[in-house]
Amino acid sequence: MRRLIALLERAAAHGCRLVVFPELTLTTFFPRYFLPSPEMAEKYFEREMPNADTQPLFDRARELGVAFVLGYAELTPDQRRFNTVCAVDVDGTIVGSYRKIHLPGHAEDRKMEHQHLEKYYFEVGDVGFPVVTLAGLKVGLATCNDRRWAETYRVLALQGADLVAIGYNTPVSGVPGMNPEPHRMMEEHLLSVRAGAYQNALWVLAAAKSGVEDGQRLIGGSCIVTPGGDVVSRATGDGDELVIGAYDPGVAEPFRAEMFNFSRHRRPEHYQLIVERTGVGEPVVAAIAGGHDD
Ligand code: CDV
Repeated sequence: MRRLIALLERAAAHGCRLVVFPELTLTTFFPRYFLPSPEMAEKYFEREMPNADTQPLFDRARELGVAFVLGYAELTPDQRRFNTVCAVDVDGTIVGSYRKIHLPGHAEDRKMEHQHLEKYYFEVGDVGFPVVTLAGLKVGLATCNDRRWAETYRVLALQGADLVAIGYNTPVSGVPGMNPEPHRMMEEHLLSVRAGAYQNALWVLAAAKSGVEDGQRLIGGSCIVTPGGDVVSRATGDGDELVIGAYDPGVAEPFRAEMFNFSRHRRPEHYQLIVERTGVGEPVVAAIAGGHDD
């Protein structure tokens, strides 16, 4: 909490009005460990938000007039577990929450030192992708692996999001299907957030845990991406760091007016497969009438 408040104060001193903290900010990234029952992980979960531990952060943010987005593990009163983000406005009130939808990794113990057990510890989120107003800006909420999925950004953009706040933990080891070469991991992260920003004409604020946490290295790479897909600010190291950008609504305007003018160019009648299919299926055969003599 001391580290978060120190970062918040530095942000306020730089004139920031919105701060994004990483996914599962309050604990270690515990899905790297297999515990024989998910209940044994309950020490990592928050039963309410704010609570006695986090109240000082809420109080300080209110005093400073800074809105923030905070990731944590949520245990609901009916014992459901989610990888959650809460959005707190400048007056210290929670204006919305998001429960992570794209849970990567696996549910079974693969008996490796570092695993990726989000499917074991969490349920798939049940509140969709929300857009909330923070410090007067329309902010879409998403978490970590969501940033690699085009659907995340589009669903948020269609609700008028100007920015998307994404906290994340991307470990260098133990993730099935990821190339463990650090350069590639960083490329894939930047490719994802830049593409999401550009194709939806919105800003992306991506905040990472970094350095070595409990023996596992995380890629870091926090950054701010413009609606043009440009990375305008990026973490330079592995320690606690403030990555600052100046929000300018004008940057999105030319993209929204022409190339990504959704209401003019989108053709949802041809996008059914996106919501009907999860995995790959047979090609859909379209018949074009006329045009052939034989
Ligand atoms: N916490 C995450 O969701 N991490 C994922 C995994 C796959 C590394 C990520 O996309 O960064």
